[in-house]
Amino acid sequence: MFNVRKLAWVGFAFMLTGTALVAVMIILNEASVLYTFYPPLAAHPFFYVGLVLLVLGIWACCFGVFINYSHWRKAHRGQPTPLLAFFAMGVFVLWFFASIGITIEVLTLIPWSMGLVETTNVMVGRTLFWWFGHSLVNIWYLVAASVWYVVVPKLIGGRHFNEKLIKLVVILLVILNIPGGFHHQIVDPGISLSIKYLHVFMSLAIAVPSLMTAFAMFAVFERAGRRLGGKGLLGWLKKLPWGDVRFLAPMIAMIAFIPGGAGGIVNTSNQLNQVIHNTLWVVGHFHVTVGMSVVMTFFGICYWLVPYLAKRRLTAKMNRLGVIQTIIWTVGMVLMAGSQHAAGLLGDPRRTSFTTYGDHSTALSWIPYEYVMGMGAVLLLIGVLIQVYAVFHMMFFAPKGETEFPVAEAEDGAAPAPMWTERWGLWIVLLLMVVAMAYVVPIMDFILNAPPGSPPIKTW
Ligand code: HEM
Ligand SMILES: [Cu+2]
Repeated sequence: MFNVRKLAWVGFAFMLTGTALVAVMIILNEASVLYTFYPPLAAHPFFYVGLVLLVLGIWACCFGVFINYSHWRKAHRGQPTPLLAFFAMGVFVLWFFASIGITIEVLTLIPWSMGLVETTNVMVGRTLFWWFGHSLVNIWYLVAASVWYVVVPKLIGGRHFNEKLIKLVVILLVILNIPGGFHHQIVDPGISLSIKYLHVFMSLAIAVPSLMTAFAMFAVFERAGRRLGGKGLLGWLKKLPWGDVRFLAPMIAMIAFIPGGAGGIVNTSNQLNQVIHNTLWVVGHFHVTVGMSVVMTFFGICYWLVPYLAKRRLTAKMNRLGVIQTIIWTVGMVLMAGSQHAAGLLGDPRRTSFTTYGDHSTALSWIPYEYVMGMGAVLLLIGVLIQVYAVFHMMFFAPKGETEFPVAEAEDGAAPAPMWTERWGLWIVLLLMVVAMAYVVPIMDFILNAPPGSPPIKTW
């Protein structure tokens, strides 16, 4: 039998080397292209080589998961896949198809950054970048959602929501995701209005599985709270274990997805995007979504996963520190992301160093918000330091003991998900059809009616 564990280690080695190479190029100031590393901004060729290694590592892990899944299916015919494994399939299918866009982009940028070709097609580069970049944020989101659906119910003494709905949410997120990339290009030139309209529509479709998640999770909370004796309209809320960091952190993360998702709908609406694009609003949006919804969930995971891996246990003292850390992080994010949203609405540009534009009154109106942003950032730094301390402590110094890997069970008598949900071949065909619908026409248009290409540009 093929050794999947070895393949995963190979993947890990590739990703580690790739990340190190990318980090070194950034630290040497040879890659001043930021997270959105599309052309015409250019980095050192080794930056792109590091990214290629990273993608190879991701592919090794993808194939490991696919092989494991098919072995499991063969050995358990007629049985639905366990929920966490189903989420893993969704995440890695999305990883694989998302990374195709970035691979093509990076391979074309290597000769360009080496000076072997003079120019590159900027629109194709940006489009391939967002094909990947947008899917990436949803890969993080899907991982966080797997914990919301499968782990959090167990932590509160409840059961997970209907398995069919959960699997349907995963399938929809995988199929509908990649075209969302275009909502980052709403103000880009060279894309016809009808294509942009199609994309606004496709991108709003992703809100459907997100709303299904909100409904399902609140139903799980209410059921668990009522089972614990919560009465009246909202009495069940009080019964939830608010003092348990393993619950508190992902719960605040979920609540943050309400403004995060609402902000996303603003961003993805054509007219509203004209107001907020390239302002600090977008930076605020991704701090609420990534910094709160995703990262806080990952923080919460640490408080049971690290002791589980290290064969130790979470002490009451460490739990208390975790709660304090969660509160510091929440206040920091609310201050920082809140003021970024407000300053962005007043026109404060992102990716720009401080200036008052000759003491222009508009620019001066941003300054109070920038102070609050700084205060939030200080709290976030403290939060991160506590988190690093907590992980080290739980890994090496916490008392020895057993920690459970919490996985919720279905409600008594609940029907398992129907077997059609396992038809990954079909979901992939649908994914490819949606990608083709979204990308074939605009990319052909960018290539056939290509504007003059751009040479590599370094801003600093
Ligand atoms: C309801 C779902 C969401 C929608 C409709 C949405 C929509 C958008 C749009 C349209 C933009 C581009 C704004 C612009 O530059 O003009 C954007 C930016 C961004 N979003 Fe979201 N978003 C959603 C959720 C999320 C989530 C869950 C994450 C992360 C986990 C996320 C991470 C980001 C990031 C990192 C950026 C900034 C990318 C950059 O540097 O330009 N978003 N979002
Ligand atoms: Cu996006």
